[in-house]
Amino acid sequence: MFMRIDHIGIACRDLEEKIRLFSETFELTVVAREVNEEQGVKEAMLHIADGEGGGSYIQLLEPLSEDSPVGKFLARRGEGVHHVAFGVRDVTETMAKIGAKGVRLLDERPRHGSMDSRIAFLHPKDVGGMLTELVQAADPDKS
Ligand code: CMX
Ligand code: CO
Repeated sequence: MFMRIDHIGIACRDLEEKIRLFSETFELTVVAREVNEEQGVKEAMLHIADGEGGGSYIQLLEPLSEDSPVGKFLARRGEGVHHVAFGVRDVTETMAKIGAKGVRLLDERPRHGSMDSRIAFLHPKDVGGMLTELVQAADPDKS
C-alpha cells in the first residue's frame, strides 16, 4: 500500500530559522517553497533521497494563522513532529481502501499538496495517535 515515507512534517514557529537549522545540521537542500492557503501553511521541502514513486523529504511548516491545524498544534504541543506522510501510487484508491477499514478520512477527496502532489489526511485518533498523510507524487513513476 505504501511505497515509501514521502515526508515528515515538522511544526515550526519560524520557518526561516528552521530551514537554516535543518539545512545546516543535516546538510539538506530546500527544493520547494510554497504557501498553501487551503492547508493554512507556509512551507519548505528539504530533499533527503529518491525512492519508489518519488522522493523523501522533511517538510517544515509555519502556520498562516493560530486557528489552522499547525497553529493549533503549536499552541497545544509546541514545535516538533506534526505528521508522517506515506507515498502511494493512487491516493483515491488508497483512501477508499483505508476508509473501508473504519479509519476516518479527514478529506473527502484529494487536495493540492507540495510540488503538485495530491494529498489526503487520516484522523490521528484512528491510527495510534499519528496524524497520517497520503501523498501521490506529481509523477509517481519517477524513482
Ligand atoms: N498529531 C497527533 N494528534 C493530533 C494532531 C497531530 N498533528 N493534531 C491534533 N491531534 C489530536 C489532539 O491532540 C486531540 O487529542 P485529544 O482529544 O486527546 O486532546 C485530537 O487530535 C483532536 O484534536 P482537536 O483539537 O479536536 O482537533 P483539531 O481541530 O486540532 O484538528 C486534525 C486535528 C488532525 C483533525 C486537524 O489538524 C487536521 O484536519 N489536519 C489535517 C490537515 C493538516 O494538518 N494540514 C497541515 C499540513 C499540510 C501539509 O502537510 O501539506
Ligand atoms: Co505534509
